[in-house]
Amino acid sequence: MNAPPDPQDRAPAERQGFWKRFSNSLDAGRQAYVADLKEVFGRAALDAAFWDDLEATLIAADKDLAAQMDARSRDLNLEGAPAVVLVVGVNGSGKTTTIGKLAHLLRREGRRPLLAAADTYRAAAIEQLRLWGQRAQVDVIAHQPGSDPGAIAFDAVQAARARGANPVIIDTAGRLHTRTDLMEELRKVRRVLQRLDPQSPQEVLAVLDAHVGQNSAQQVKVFQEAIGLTGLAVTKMDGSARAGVVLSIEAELSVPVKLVGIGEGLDDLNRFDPGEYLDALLRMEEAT
Ligand SMILES: Nc1nc2c(ncn2[C@@H]2O[C@H](COP(=O)(O)OP(=O)(O)OP(=O)(O)O)[C@@H](O)[C@H]2O)c(=O)[nH]1
Ligand SMILES: [Mg+2]
Repeated sequence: MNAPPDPQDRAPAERQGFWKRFSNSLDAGRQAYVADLKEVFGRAALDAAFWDDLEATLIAADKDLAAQMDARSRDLNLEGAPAVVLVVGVNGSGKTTTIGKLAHLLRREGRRPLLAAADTYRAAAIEQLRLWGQRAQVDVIAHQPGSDPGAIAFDAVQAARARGANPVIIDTAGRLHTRTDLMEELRKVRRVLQRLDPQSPQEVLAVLDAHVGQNSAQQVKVFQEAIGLTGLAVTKMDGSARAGVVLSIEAELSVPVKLVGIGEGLDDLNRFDPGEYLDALLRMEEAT
């Protein structure tokens, strides 16, 4: 593997770029929302003073909110030899894409992730992960379609030990939270990992699609009960009028949002930053 670029040089500018893009991607949804408000209140009420008052009120409320959100630990626990990040969620929520982007993000920080293709239901799923492995320049451990996800998890951890890779990021098949048999399969994967290292998996991330809104709280609860979650990755925040979903999920559940995705490109994932996020949500100027 090539040496990753020095993260010290590039991270701040890129981080800023990410949240700027996040803010821009909200504009479409925000403009529709503002148009609705205009209809409700009538144009006359929407002068500059109205917006200033509204913004001040929101920001005042936001200070409490930010304090609450800041109190949560959002660091990924990547301490292990190797640490394991198990990625779960319902069908199509964005697991595989998030894993590809996360591998890229971690490489930029100087780590050497290894991907495990434990979604063995479809050959296409394995191919999709391989493609992300190429893009992010990380290795992918895969078996034949139909093989046992636990065996792949096992092999990936052994391979990571042999190669000095860390973390192992495990892709799993999408499963409806109502399918108890498939939840049992996840528990099996976890048992295999724990036999190799009682601390493993260090992270169990549920991937949620921002468009799903409130129903995602139900999904999280079921995954939480079945296997235990350490964090959430909220995807497809780009162009979603429901970017505020993070607020309600966090208010309702005890699982912190650790990652957010705003697109299908390599750089379209970042660690969740409540301050930047609230700023972007509250930035009203462009919409008015
Ligand atoms: N716009 C946008 N699209 C995304 C994002 N994340 C994922 N997608 C798209 O959502 C679709 C599903 O993504 P996958 O990563 O395949 O989802 P998955 O959870 O692995 O799906 P299954 O393995 O079938 O359960 C793909 O078309 C992705 O490109 C995002 O942050 N923004
Ligand atoms: Mg997938």
